[in-house]
Amino acid sequence: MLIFVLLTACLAWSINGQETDIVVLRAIRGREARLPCGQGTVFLDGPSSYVLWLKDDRDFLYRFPNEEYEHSLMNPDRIVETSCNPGSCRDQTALLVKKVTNRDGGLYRCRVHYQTSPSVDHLIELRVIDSPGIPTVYNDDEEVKGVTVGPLSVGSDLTLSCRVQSKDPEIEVYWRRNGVMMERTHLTRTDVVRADIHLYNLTRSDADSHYECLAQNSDVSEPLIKSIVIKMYLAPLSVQIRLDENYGFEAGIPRLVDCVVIGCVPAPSISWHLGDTLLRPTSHKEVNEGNYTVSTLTLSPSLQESHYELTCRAHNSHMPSELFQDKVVINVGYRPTCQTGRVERVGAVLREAETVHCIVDASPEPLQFTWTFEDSKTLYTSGTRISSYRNRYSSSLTWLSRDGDIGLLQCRATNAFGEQKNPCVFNITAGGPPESPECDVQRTVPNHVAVHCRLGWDGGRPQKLYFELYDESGRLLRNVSDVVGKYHFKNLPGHQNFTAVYYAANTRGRSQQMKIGLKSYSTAIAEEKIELEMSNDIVYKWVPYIETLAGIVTLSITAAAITLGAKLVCAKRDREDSNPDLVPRDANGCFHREPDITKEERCFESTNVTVNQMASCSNMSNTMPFCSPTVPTCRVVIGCPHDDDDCVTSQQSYFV
Ligand SMILES: *[C@@H]1O[C@H](CO)[C@@H](O)[C@H](O)[C@H]1NC(C)=O
Ligand SMILES: *[C@@H]1O[C@H](CO)[C@@H](O)[C@H](O)[C@H]1NC(C)=O
Ligand SMILES: *[C@@H]1O[C@H](CO)[C@@H](O)[C@H](O)[C@H]1NC(C)=O
Ligand SMILES: *[C@@H]1O[C@H](CO)[C@@H](O)[C@H](O)[C@H]1NC(C)=O
Ligand SMILES: *[C@@H]1O[C@H](CO)[C@@H](O)[C@H](O)[C@H]1NC(C)=O
Ligand SMILES: *[C@@H]1O[C@H](CO)[C@@H](O)[C@H](O)[C@H]1NC(C)=O
Ligand SMILES: CC(=O)N[C@H]1CO[C@H](CO)[C@@H](O)[C@@H]1O
Repeated sequence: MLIFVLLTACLAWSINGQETDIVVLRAIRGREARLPCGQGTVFLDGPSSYVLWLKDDRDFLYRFPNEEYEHSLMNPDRIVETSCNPGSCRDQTALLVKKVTNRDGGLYRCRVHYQTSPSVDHLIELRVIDSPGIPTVYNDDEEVKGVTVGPLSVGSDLTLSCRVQSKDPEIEVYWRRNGVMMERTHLTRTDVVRADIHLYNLTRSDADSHYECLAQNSDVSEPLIKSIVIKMYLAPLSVQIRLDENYGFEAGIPRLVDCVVIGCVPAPSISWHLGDTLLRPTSHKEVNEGNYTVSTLTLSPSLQESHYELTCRAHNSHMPSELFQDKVVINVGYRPTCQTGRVERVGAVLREAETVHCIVDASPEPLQFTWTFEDSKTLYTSGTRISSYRNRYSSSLTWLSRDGDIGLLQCRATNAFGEQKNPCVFNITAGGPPESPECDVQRTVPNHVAVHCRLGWDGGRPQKLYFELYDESGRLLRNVSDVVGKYHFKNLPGHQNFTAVYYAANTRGRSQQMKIGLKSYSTAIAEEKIELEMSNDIVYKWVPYIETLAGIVTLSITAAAITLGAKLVCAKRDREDSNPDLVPRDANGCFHREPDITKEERCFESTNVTVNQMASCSNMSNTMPFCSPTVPTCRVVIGCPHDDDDCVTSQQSYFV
């Protein structure tokens, strides 16, 4: 208290002792005012220098530095104006009047106590004036009530007029664009002050630009501001389908595709097309007030849709006639799959060349085939397309069997969509002659014999069934062989007992020979009768049932004979030159010539560099006059004598 009294006394003395120019400043009633000390250029020259503010040389108002300021210096965390920009930082020596009232008018004294030089006074006379009121903005004589103008189209013109009703001659009305002063037009007519801006040929850059009209009639109060933002209708800057440069779609596997439309106002509606088909997007997202619009599609195209155009279209409701779109061409495919799901058994014989064909379905074509042996040895081959199929490829591997080459051989193809998941598996087992066939031989009619054989494993080479029929005297009645094993012999002597002999054979040998005795029809009936009589003796009362059974048997035989007769007629129509006794049957009951596959369709090349190539060549020239047109994958040993060039393909294999 004592210090304050001393201070005031001291001040009173110094006021009396100096004369200073008085600066007149205006402040708007009801608003904040900031009184600068000496135009804000005060520099305190030491820790004990300070600034004092007094009103009407009576009231002590403010001192800088003060406790609050020093406190904030010691606790830098609590400094309020830390983020102020240089230049707009508040001058701490200024006097702040929060809300100016009429009583705030008067004389203000700012005294600067320097440490090393005499103190200096700055005098301000504050005049309280009326507010000009918030300016009104007109767009072609229509008042802009909100904060936006528009939306406007690109190329249009705009005139904005800012008006303030005031008689104050000091009033200034001006425009700022994005914070930069642009127009300070005064058009004072009676009691209206106005400033107009003319914007011609609006462009995209005018969208969302921020305009402010300011009305100012004071020196130490902030101007009154009306802000508006220009809104525009905008065509998209870009429409883009986002696929990360990967246009490959795995058939049947869904994949998310985004279409991003940038800078379209209003936010567009987005449609998708694949070829001519309209697709339904799975989600639609708008980000940043329509600046970014993202439409997401879950696409799961089919193989037929490969090379179709995927189109993303953005529709701006204000530009219905304009087309904004992005197009990409998609590739649809799938990774290779084995053509057969089962394990293929291969019969290998020591020192014989063996070939396996790995046949896969894939789109696009496989880049390579990887072969893995039981012992993890890996080999790579290329493939060729099987000409009669669209997406079928084959690669073959040939080797010379050695001891221990028994076990599983796996083949996997790889294409642009990846490696085959389930390999084609070859079970390499010891080969040899075929397994014994099982034949069902029946004499249904006295002079007919029906043969139905099931062939066993072929031992690694194509097999044929051989069937011979002898009579009681050992005379050869029929001698047939083919790959199917289904025969029907007619016109045989019905009263004779026969013997059937059959076996299967391939180039490696023949299976065990099987022999069946076929009793003559009469013998069979006689034997049946004896049996019946024997059972009659034992169980007399069963006779009526057995007689009924015999009747049924006879009926069945008759029915069978009629059926066979019909089939014979059919067979004769189809095949004139065939042996009338030989009628192999197939599913539709008519004769169909089975493909002749007795020739080995194999080409040999060894994958073991130590192989005797001449040996495989000689085998090849024996067995290679013909190559199946459906599997043109034979690999040819370079330099081998060879007269059929169709099989010379570019296929190669490599050791790894
Ligand atoms: C409007 O501006 C665009 C580019 O900014 C220009 O190409 C066009 O000629 C202008 N139109 C007029 C009428 O000035
Ligand atoms: C909209 O996106 C464009 C392009 O990325 C950008 O230049 C512009 O500033 C964005 N506008 C808004 C309002 O975010
Ligand atoms: C391979 O064939 C042999 C002989 O038929 C058989 O015992 C074996 O189980 C087969 N292996 C596989 C994996 O199929
Ligand atoms: C049956 O015909 C085959 C030729 O098809 C012949 O090799 C075989 O010796 C013949 N069998 C008899 C017993 O004549
Ligand atoms: C057929 O063989 C049986 C013995 O199994 C014999 O009793 C019968 O006389 C033979 N039939 C003919 C026609 O030789
Ligand atoms: C090829 O086979 C021979 C013996 O059959 C063997 O000694 C040699 O290591 C094999 N070469 C390769 C590369 O496997
Ligand atoms: C090298 C080779 O594969 N040789 C075979 C040629 O064919 C005969 C039978 O036709 C085999 O016995 C050889 O081992």
